[in-house]
Amino acid sequence: MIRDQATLDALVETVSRLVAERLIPAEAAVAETDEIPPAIIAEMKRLGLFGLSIPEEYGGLGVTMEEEVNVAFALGRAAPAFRSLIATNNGIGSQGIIMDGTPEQKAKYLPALASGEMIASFALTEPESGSDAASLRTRATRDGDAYVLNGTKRFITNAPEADVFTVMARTDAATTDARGISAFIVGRDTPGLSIGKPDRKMGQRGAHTADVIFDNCRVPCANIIGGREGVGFKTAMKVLDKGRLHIAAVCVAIAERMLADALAYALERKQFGQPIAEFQLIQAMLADSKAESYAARSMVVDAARRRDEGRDVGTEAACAKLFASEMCGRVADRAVQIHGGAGYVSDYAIERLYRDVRLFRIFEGTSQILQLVIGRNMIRDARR
Ligand code: COS
Repeated sequence: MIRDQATLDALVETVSRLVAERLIPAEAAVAETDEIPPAIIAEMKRLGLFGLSIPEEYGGLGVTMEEEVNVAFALGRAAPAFRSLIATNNGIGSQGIIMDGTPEQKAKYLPALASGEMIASFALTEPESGSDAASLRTRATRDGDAYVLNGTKRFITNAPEADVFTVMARTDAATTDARGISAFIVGRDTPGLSIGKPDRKMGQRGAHTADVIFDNCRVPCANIIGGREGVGFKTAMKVLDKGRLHIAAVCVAIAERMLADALAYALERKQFGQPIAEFQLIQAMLADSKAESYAARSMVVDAARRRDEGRDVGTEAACAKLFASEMCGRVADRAVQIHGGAGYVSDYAIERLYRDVRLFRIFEGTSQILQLVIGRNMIRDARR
């Protein structure tokens, strides 16, 4: 649903200008230094990007899902590290509070997240629990008016920057599955919480992940999301359904960018006396990439519209993320191929983007987990 087309067009235009004039020119330096310049962070705050999908009553822009994917189609053309910076505040870091938080929790955290004054992070994955998220072992033991958290979370996006974490932990020690899991809001300065060294990743330099360690970390009972034990896994899954749709939109955006770069290179590069774009085998790679990215874009918009209609889009979000991330990998590979030797050296962005986009097939649900989700949902629906 688009509430007002002119307002959305203005926002997308502003973001596109930011991408073209500030973000893409800064990409190489961000990759080199592993840091996003403070002036760019300030500009992203000024534009309201940290609060894109946080409701207006809490100071955000309150975009609908269809509006959000349109903004992601624009923002996602820049290197993924820029999107990652605002991603957790809009997505997995804040959505648990937005969807299931108490009015007090929303009032306390959402305004600071919307302005970017506070960074939120989502802590689900652990050393022994990734795709099998429900087997997580971090414990939250009730002790008077607090829960005591013990455990380690792994690969946590924006952990080095975060001021607050939404943490999934097991409150019912008698369980080993989804039923005993609760979600907590944990401030970074809580005694017993520490952050590991930033991970050395294959790509997406400028976006940081690290372990988050809880060692007898006392969290007030008031910080359990929704005020209720045992529903944290469902909160996490709902958050991921929305997140997967956003990631699918980002995959479309960066695929379109890589394809545009490949086309520009193919028009400029001459071999056998003519631009390589004139060769049909190059055209085949361009055409397949165009068709597949267009298909992914259409899926994302359709799923976003369905979500805005209030429908359950668990299946569609998984389909969109599965197809768009796999498509993005194929487009990245073809774009390197079209660039030839120039695609393998770092003078062109494609060498870096090829590494950056590899993550999309892994995080917020691997392609294999998404296949399982889709298949299970199909069987469930058929049996209804
Ligand atoms: N929305 C709401 N509730 C959901 C849900 C969703 N999308 N998916 C599952 N649930 C509910 C189920 O209905 C079930 O509740 P009931 O017992 O009341 O019926 C409960 O959650 C447990 O679900 P399920 O039995 O399907 O859990 P499983 O342990 O079998 O695991 C998968 C489900 C594998 C799908 C889940 O662990 C998963 O998505 N893993 C990937 C995790 C991930 O994406 N990690 C990335 C980390 S963030 S970068």
